[in-house]
Amino acid sequence: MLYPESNECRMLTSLDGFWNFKVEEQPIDPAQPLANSITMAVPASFNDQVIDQQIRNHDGYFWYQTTFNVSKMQLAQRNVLRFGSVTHEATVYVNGKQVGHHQGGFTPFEIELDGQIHPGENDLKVRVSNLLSNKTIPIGKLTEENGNYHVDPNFDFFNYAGIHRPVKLYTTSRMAHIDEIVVKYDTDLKQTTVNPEVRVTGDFDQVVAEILDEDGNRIERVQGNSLNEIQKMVISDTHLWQPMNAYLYRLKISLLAEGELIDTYTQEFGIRKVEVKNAGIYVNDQPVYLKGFGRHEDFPIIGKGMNRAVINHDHQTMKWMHANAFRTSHYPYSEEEMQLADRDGFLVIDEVPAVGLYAGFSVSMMGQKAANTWKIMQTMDAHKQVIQETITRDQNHPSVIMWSVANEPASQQEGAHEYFKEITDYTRQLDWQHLPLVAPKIASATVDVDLTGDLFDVIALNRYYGWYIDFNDLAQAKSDLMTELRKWHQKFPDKPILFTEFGADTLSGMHSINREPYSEEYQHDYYQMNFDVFDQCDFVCGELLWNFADFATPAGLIRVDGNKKGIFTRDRQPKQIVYDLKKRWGNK
Ligand code: GCB
Repeated sequence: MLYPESNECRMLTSLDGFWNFKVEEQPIDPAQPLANSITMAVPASFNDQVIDQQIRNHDGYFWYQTTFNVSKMQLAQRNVLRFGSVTHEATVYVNGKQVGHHQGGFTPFEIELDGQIHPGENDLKVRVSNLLSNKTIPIGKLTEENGNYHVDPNFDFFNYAGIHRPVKLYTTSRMAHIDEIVVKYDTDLKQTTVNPEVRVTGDFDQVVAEILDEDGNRIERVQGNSLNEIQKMVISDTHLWQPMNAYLYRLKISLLAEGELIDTYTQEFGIRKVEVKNAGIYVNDQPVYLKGFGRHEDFPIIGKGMNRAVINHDHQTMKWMHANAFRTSHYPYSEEEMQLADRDGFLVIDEVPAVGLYAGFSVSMMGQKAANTWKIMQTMDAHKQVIQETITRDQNHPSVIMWSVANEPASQQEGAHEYFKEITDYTRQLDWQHLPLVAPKIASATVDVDLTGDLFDVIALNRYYGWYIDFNDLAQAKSDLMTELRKWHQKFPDKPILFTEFGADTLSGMHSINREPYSEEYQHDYYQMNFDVFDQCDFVCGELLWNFADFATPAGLIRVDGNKKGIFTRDRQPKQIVYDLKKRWGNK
């Protein structure tokens, strides 16, 4: 699915703005006006826009409503309604009739409106659900009593919901339109051959493909009568996309009929090679050390809503700290953010929303009972769907260097290998680039009990020695961390080890002369201890801290106003550790 653009053949209208909103308490007729609604900004989570605890914490269904105008001229074209994401499930009604449905809160979907709209004002309603269960991705515990739902998320972030990303209406020609462009290429890092895979609906008699460089100069052009003929486009002196030094080409596809242009689309792409070998990660034949963060889409008031200023500020901050990487924990981030990552040159581990694949999950996982996750979860179909949608959406982004197919699954429990064999086979078969696969491992999946290490290219570890384990005992933590690391390396000597999480809750402004946990001093000592260990192990290929910023969680005994493992506060003010990290990464 293409990111919508306006051009000589396509019109684009934004439907973002103030919509009407209502919690579903009784069945609602989509053909009737939405009575007693309140105002809700789109895109954003609904939860923190309202001063109403019941709405904020409601589990179940919600209605959004707006209107949009269409001109007679626009109706001569094919009209498509597109949502960047609706979390977690959307049923869409236009002028009272159901026109589409999508399950999954972090990927785009679109609906053709042919025959559904008329000139003038049209009514648009979306019935949204924030329900999660052991069949959905991500996973929650769902209970229902007399039509009242309750969801306990199987993860450590607030279950924000709503229309989180932009809503757009765009047009294409009715005769033929481009549905998808996958910029496949082969490169020896000097010469590159581009073999685009283009999907078109409808009839045309000529297709033209052009490659433009960053200055807009055309460097290659091929044309033919069918899509098979726009192959083997050669870039003889390739300007590579490099980490933190991006270079983006554009591929422009145009369809013609009887000499007239009927559709065109321009797709950005970058050329780079990613490999895992010799216990390292290589980009363009150079080893890279990942420095950066696990993050969240999370900001006061807007929750998980896409906001370009917040995205840009976070990217500027990461660059200022000499970070070069982040993981989209724990779901694919907005398309707008991925486009900026391409331009900024970040190395991105693109994670699907498969978080919570652990029966009996609790935040600290302390005292957790042995459960049989792989008998309880019925997520295979939903899991494959999010992988397919994430790869389809993100495969043209040069910033994406790895797919993360799950966060902290119960990979030590019987059945894990079978489950992930199916998931990794499926992912590898979809991904023409053969990017490395990871699934960050939970602390209880130690090297002695983990069952899935052989299935992944990189051993990704979420480790909290000195916090959830060996709390307030950094000497013991250091020794335990070193022991576990050495064992992983012994078991998989050719696989690099990547720290996808490590961190300690820290209250901004809390100081302790005795360097107690939760103080900025303890956060400093905690990170120093981890770095001492990593720096002794050349098979460690990166450090992604948990977390870039404090973030909202459900209320909990060890969650005072959310998760405080940020090195920035939720509103992006630095904790003391930021300056040490900036220095370390500047030198590394
Ligand atoms: C983890 C999870 C992450 C949590 C973090 C924590 O292992 O992957 O979602 O927020 O621990 O702070 O407990």
